[in-house]
Amino acid sequence: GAPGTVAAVDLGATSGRVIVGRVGADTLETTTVARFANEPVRLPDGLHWNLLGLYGSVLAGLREALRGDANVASIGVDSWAVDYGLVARSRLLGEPFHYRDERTARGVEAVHRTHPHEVLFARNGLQFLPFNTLYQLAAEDRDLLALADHALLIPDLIGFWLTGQARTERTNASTTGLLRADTGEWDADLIAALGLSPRLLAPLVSPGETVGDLSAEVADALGAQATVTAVGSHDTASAVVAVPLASRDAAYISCGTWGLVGVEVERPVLTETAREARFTNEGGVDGRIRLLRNVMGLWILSETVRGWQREGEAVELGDLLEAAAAVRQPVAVFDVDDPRFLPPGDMPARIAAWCDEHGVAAPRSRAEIARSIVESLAQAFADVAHAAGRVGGVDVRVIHVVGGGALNELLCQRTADRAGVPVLAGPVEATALGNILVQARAAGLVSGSLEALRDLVARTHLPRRYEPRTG
Ligand code: LRH
Repeated sequence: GAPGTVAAVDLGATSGRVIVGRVGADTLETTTVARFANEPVRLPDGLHWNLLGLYGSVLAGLREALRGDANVASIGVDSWAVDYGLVARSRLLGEPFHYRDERTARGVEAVHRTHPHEVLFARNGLQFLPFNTLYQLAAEDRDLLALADHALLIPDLIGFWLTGQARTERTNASTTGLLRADTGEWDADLIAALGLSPRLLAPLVSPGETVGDLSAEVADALGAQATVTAVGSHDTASAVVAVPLASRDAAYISCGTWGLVGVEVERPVLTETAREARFTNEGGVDGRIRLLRNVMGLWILSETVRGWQREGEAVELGDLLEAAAAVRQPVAVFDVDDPRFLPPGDMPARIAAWCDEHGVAAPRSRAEIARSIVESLAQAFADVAHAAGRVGGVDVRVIHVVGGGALNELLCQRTADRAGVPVLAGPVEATALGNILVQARAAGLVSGSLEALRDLVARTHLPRRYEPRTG
């Protein structure tokens, strides 16, 4: 049939977007109709989402999308994992916390007192990350939890406001720590053992299923009716849908704020080796498993640049990377996954402290600092891509880089060099494309398996190839 259109809402680390996708058997095109800020706000009690303002921007963007094309039949929402809002009826009980808020340390302690990581991993298959939803809930205000009907992950919360239907989309649910890796269902025993009410966790829905039609009020405000479709609402799950994997012998890196480095497998890998190598088994679209590790990602670089800009210095990322590429002397390769790099703050000072503690010379000039960050990321990406292959039984002969990091030539080249295999970079917009493709398939605009969807991506978005160099 003729191509049709769907709308993707993608809420990323610094901005949110509404993107209209036009999809058909040989067509995959996107138009960004709205872009708006998505900056966390520090309140006296910690770091929060600015969710009401954001929802207003989402509505305005959707109005734009629906006005521009009367045939937008479906809307899908994705964002980063783990964060949630507590709702009582439709009312939000306080602005949701941002996962980089340091309160989660309390939750980790409380949960691990009774459920150490080995015990949790056997059930939920997740890498230990201090911000996983179960730790956030353990640090939550008990009175608010008692009042709440549900704890809804952010995309689900937006879907709830749009439709009145409270659902939890499965790929994002898999990042809460409260879903069983083996069955893909809520872990009722763990939920009870942690003193949480099962009511908090709304019924599960899979990507491609309908969440609901826009409520009459919302449809009225937007000037059109549409259906909200569940997508891989975990942004990384959507990004992995749109990795143009040409063969099974490949790893992927979804590289934005985080570098999510892994392979796709059919079943969760719950071995001791996987746990010790800090791998996670997150739920993918069509029941696939994303066996990956969270690597700190471009966050360290962008937070470094933001720090310099806060000090009033004129720094532009493109110029900085050019200067970094021109650095000739070797620079320090530090452990990007050291937890000290997780919260916002002075990254160059933390890098210098890490280098001091490890007896290596800290990078000094801005160009050296940027180069050191890129080299350190590239080394982690290369190591983890090969480790993922070993743990997941995949012979990694090529590494796909998708997301904003695909634009970073130095990072792609150095990842290829350090991994000793080619890097295929792109698409940059993988998350939005994955969101769009799952909706398009549900709407009957395209059909087939994930492989067919990926083939459409490969035909319409040619990746850029970086050959590994030696020496
Ligand atoms: C990437 C991401 C990642 C999560 C983190 C919280 O945006 O969703 O997959 O671990 O944010």
